[in-house]
Amino acid sequence: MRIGIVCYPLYGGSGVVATELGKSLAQRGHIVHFITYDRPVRLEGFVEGVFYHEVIPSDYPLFRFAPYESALIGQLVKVVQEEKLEILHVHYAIPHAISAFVAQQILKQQGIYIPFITTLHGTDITLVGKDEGYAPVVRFSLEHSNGITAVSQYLKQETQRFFQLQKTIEVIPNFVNLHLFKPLEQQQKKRFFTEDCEAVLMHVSNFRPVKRVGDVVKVFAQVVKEVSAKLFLIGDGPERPKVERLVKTLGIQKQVYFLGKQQYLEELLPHADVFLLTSENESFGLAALEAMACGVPVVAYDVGGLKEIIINEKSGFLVPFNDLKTFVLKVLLLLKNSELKNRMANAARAQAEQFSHEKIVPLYEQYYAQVLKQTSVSKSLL
Ligand code: GMT
Repeated sequence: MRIGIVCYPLYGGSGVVATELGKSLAQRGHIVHFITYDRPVRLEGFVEGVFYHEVIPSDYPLFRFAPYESALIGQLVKVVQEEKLEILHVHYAIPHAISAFVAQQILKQQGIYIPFITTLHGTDITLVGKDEGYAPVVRFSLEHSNGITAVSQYLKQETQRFFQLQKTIEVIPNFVNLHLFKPLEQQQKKRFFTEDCEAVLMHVSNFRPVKRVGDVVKVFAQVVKEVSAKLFLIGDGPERPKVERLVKTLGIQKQVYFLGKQQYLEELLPHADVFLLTSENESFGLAALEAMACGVPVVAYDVGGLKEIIINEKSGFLVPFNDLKTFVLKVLLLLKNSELKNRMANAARAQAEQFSHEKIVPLYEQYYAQVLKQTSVSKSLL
């Protein structure tokens, strides 16, 4: 198939999933064209079968905001025509779904019919999608998508609850490359900046308010009173200055490292003893899945779709939202009991194996084929 993928080219989960999907599809013989405003971060080097088209909104003194959607639509029309794309797959509804819809209408005028699939990732429904300024556009663009997928059952239900769509939503969970994200033997584990005996705790996020990174720091401040440990905070975003201030206020600067944005998480995650996730909502939790693939047990709040990947008490711990005391207890339980930690580490890896790219990417291929078939049936009825 000749597939166009639209996504945010950033470190965030939706961009990572879209990029890894595009690379896997290309490895399976498809031709994939990424259309976005920057080269996706996980698209490093030359990948056979993968092409990248930059969207450059031209500036003009009249514009307070350069019109990205218009530039994206123009580029979609051009790439579909020139590269003879058969299907578009847009990741994160806003503003990609409405842009694909308009491109579809423009191309229809020229006798080209291009179906598009929208994959919902999380805040495009649970947060921004519910904004009353965006909601009518999201609803319309989903109603007009040729196919919709959501990354978890939770997100599917949440979308149906809020938008009451007349359409079915297919759940295709996120996936991980188990050959890249894999556990290390204990003796291979590096104790970055730490003494041998110190435990390593990690958190990865885009430091947005929904991630509540302050809670990670508060949990760590309690943990470190009982166990010698270091905390590695990976990623960057708007909350970072606040989190840095909190670390200073709690007097734990010497035990907390801010590593900033990191491209190769598979080089860091296997060195962790426990991964902490304190999001107030998480439609899937790709970072948690990547940690689990590396054999790292996750302690997280029991929110959103996390229970679809973490089996409480088996492959990690799910703690009631906002219950910092229980959160601390669960982390300490793991750090003080190596037999339990190892058992959970193995269970975490086994659970992650359910989400391998070998298992999940074909589900997208099948869905593309289904949508193409339905579209050709409805085209022939016209
Ligand atoms: O919705 C977001 O916050 C953005 C998005 C991203 O680009 O990072 O994250 C969402 O999509 C990921 C990939 O599908 C999921 O693993 C994350 O759980 C989800 N984030 C939230 O629901 C907060």
